[in-house]
Amino acid sequence: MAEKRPKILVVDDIPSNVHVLSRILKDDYDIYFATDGERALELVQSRMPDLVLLDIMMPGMDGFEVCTRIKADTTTRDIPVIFISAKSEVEDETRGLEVGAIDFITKPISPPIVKARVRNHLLLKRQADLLRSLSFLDGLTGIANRRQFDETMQREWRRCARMHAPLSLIMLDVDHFKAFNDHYGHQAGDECLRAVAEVLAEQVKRPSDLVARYGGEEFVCLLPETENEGAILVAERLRDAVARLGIPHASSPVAPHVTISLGVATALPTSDTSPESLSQLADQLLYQAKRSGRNRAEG
Ligand code: GH3
Ligand code: MG
Ligand code: MG
Ligand code: MG
Repeated sequence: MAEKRPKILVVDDIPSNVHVLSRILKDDYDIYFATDGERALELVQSRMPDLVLLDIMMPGMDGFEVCTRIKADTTTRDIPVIFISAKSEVEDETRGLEVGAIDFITKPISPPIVKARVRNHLLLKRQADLLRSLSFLDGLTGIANRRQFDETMQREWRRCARMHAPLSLIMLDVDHFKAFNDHYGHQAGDECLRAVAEVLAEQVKRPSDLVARYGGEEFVCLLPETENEGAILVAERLRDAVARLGIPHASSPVAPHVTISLGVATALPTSDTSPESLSQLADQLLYQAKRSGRNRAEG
């Protein structure tokens, strides 16, 4: 797959400076530009550049303020900012680094040095992005992990509270999975978990939905803006899809193939409550599904 070209935002109130930087970088990167701080912040939000080259002295909002704002916003704070400025006093450079810039280049610029520093910082940014995305994925199945689930749950709880929308949670667990491991071996157990994760992810399609491995042979499915009836339908679909995988499970007293049990809970989030009660309820309902025979959803 071809790598996407990195996006660079060039900010300078003097158009000829913008022009010079664009000329140096445009062969390797997609360039956006702004000639004032307000426009720069708009473009940071709308384009999510991979790096910002930022002038300090500009009429209106200066570069220090622009950088401070980029770093104060959790959605943009990881974008590296490099100051490019005619200001070359120790205090200016120190302040630039203190407000969160990763580097400071003084004008007049040397094109090869600008190119090299930009390339290095983009490389570091890409590595940091990769590590961050890996830290949110489950190593065995490749779907979201518990950490991503916890973060998404907090965010969706607040979002649904603002929208006065319901939030549903399905907790599910593979039936008699210890017996499966004992019978077929741990490696086959791992394969089974991968297959279950894949089919769950296939079945849950709305962009705001999230399927995650909660731990061991337990998975969760978060369904924002979904009423309990809708979530139960999804749960039945998941139960059916896993059964239809037809993974043999000779030592299961439930069925000759792998099955899951599910608990389906729904809450109307509010700003002064937290999502723990929703998880607890889903867990209780899952336990109930287990007790009443497994291979079923309780809602
Ligand atoms: P129940 O129907 O009540 O859920 O019974 P169970 O046997 O599935 O439940 P139990 O909690 O007793 O056993 C869960 C098993 O899941 C035990 C553990 O070895 C296995 N397991 C957890 N994580 C993994 C994994 O990553 N790979 C494999 N192969 N097995 C795992
Ligand atoms: Mg200027
Ligand atoms: Mg189990
Ligand atoms: Mg379990």
